[in-house]
Amino acid sequence: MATVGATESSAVQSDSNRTGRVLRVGPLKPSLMDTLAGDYDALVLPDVAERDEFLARHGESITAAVTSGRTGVDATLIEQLPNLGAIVHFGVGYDTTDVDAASARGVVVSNTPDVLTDCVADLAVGLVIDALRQVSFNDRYVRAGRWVAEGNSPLTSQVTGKRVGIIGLGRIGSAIADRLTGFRCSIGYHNRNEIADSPYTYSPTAAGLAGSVDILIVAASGGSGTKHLVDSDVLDALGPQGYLVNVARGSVVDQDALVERLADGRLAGAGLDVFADEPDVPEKLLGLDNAVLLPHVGSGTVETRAAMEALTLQNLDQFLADGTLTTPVTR
Ligand code: 8YV
Repeated sequence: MATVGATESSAVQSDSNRTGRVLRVGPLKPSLMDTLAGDYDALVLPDVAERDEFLARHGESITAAVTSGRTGVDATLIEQLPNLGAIVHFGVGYDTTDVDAASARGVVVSNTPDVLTDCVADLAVGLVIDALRQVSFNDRYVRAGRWVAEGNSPLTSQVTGKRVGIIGLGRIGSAIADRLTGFRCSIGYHNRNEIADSPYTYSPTAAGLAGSVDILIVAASGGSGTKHLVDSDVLDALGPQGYLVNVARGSVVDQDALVERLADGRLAGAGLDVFADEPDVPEKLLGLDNAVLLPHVGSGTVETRAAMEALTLQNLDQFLADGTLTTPVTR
């Protein structure tokens, strides 16, 4: 099969790129894995030890890869699949895929935006409420018999009316802002560029935003451009009365700096759905009552995961039918 040359990311692929095999890269939702195996006869990328033999045998036949932000398709794998035409992601984040390497080869890339926005935003608000009102801590307090033994638990911090800063005012960041406006919170944001006509206050730097709010919420995409955007300076600007919530990617926050500050009181608390090295969470963080820790479940509802699955398959089907994607990633 011929390799297509570099094209726009949503451009139509040549027929030869659509007639080959589908490859699953990494674990996915079980029903999606079943569908890929049953309806598409998809191959599954093996562990590194068996990969060379597998790729020597099947590499040339593979024209579409289906993956998620958890695994992705790196530049090496793209190079090893000479007839790859599309990388289809289950999930909105695609920071583990080398989109530049894909674009250079004319490989189109899709994700599943919009369908998970509400659920991730709902969970961000849940983490804000939990971190400030100590819902999880108080649940543990009751179960451990501490209410009986020690009396009332310590007072917490009110959510309504707080100053909120959002790092990454995209689809999810905007949905979080909408919700917290209902709590009469003032909203500021930091993006690479100011958004024309936004009703919210723009800060050109993350530290500037952190210094002007009570709650800093991370909703920015992961990847090299945002790595440790929330560093020790930003966390110090947020300060001992400040709370950090992260529903985006662990890589955006300097996790070591965060844990130190939560442990010694330089930050009031945190609500975290994502971590630097999932599923590992630092031992020290596990022992902190001022941190709410979730196992990356922002989009994890029956409804949203079904919608993500349907959109993933729609992208795959569309690519296989005409070489285009329903929701291509644009840069
Ligand atoms: C995961 C997410 O992708 O969409 C994203 O970027 O982080 C989540 O929805 C999902 O868990 C699939 O791995």
